[in-house]
Amino acid sequence: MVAPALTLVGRSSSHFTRVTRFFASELGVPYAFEVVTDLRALDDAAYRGNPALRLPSLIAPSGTWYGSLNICRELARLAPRSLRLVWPEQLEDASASNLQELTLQAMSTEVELIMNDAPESALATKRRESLLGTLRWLDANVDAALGRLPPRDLSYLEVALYCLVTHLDFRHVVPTAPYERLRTFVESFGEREGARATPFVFDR
Ligand SMILES: N[C@@H](CCC(=O)N[C@@H](CS)C(=O)NCC(=O)O)C(=O)O
Repeated sequence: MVAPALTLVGRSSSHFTRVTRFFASELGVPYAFEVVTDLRALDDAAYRGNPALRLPSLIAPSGTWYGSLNICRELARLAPRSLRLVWPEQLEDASASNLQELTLQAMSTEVELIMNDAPESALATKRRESLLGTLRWLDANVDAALGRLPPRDLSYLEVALYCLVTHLDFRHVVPTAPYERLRTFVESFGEREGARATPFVFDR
């Protein structure tokens, strides 16, 4: 099956965008890439209609899909390669489910910290504590939780976790060196085709 024309709308420096590009790479789905130039734009047209003023979006023959999970699912439906994929709803034990929840929450908290105009505010202080506490939890639980995942070629959880930790380094949000088990995971997962094909860079 030849993939139809797809346009991914995002930024090469965005961790949520990278999740989708990682999936596209491993699933063998080609796409055009459209850069959102101004993350502070207030017009939803800048985000291809996403009223939440967020990226990424995928423009596909089936419609426009907002958000990384929706996009990854649509890429999987269109993919020429059939991979064993693990989605969030397939996680049945508390440790893997919490790893999923806390990874996505940390990604959103990181976005808030980067976008925040008042880094010394009480809210920003709380968000940094939230991120640090979450990273400690992720580091303490990553090995056991990933060990509970079903047999797979790729999981949304692992791709998101990889994009979170590498993005913390890329944007220098907090040091990740103290989190040894997360570092070990990232080094090993970084060998994958999807990781190598999608390095973070700032779009011009
Ligand atoms: N739930 C969305 C979150 C997307 C998101 O927060 N994207 C960031 C860029 S990585 C964004 O659009 N930030 C702009 C803002 O926060 O105003 C997803 O999974 O894609």
